[in-house]
Amino acid sequence: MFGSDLLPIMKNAAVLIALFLVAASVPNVGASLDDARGRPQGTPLQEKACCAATEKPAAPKDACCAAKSAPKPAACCPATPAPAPKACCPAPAKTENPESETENYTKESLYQLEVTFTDDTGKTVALGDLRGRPVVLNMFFASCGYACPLTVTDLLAIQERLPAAQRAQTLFVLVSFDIARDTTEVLAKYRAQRALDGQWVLLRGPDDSVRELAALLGVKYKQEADGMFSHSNLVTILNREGEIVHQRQGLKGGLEEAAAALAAVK
Ligand SMILES: [Cu+2]
Repeated sequence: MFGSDLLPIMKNAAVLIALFLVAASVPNVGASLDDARGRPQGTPLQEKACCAATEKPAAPKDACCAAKSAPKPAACCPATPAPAPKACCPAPAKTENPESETENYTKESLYQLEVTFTDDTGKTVALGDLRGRPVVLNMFFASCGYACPLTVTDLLAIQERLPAAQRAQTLFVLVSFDIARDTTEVLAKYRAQRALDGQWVLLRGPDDSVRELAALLGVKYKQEADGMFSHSNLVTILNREGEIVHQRQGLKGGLEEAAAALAAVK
């Protein structure tokens, strides 16, 4: 706990020192940026107020916040959201935010894709919301008469053979590419028909979200004249970071391998 509390402080301190060095070497940068933004004269007062609170108003203006606020960055300039003084504490506001740390996805993470879907209860689900769990991901459409039902049956079999602890962690995610017919209600009905428990997430897109995800997974689909879809049969297993660790292709076999790949997700 203490270790993780100290880390952001140390990072902030490093950022502040870096900012201080930049400000010291290019003293006019702040002023010219202000001019470019047409900041009214006089707003630098905020800067003074910030520095005054940390005593010694005589300190050089660019150096002031960097030097004073390192141990306690939040205390300096907390309430200057609009035209904050340039050289004085602009960056720490960003690095202080723990959210920005958690959204540092790995280079291979699918969760970098900023797309959102709607689940079968109408709730918005961003792809990144799946982070932290092993995920079995399959694209499908609810009225499919052959391949998709078989795949769901296979996924249920995989779910059943997982040890209890892992079963409680793993999410089974079905994303429909039938954006016209697979409404929230249709997905909810599908859940009931197939007796899919709370570990299952049923999603429908906006069209671009579905297409982008399919492209990333390597899933191809195409609506035929009769309204049905021809599509790849590709089950993807993601680790907790959203990286692809396994793909099962086709409709036959591969259950053991998929289950083993899931088991290997720590
Ligand atoms: Cu299908």
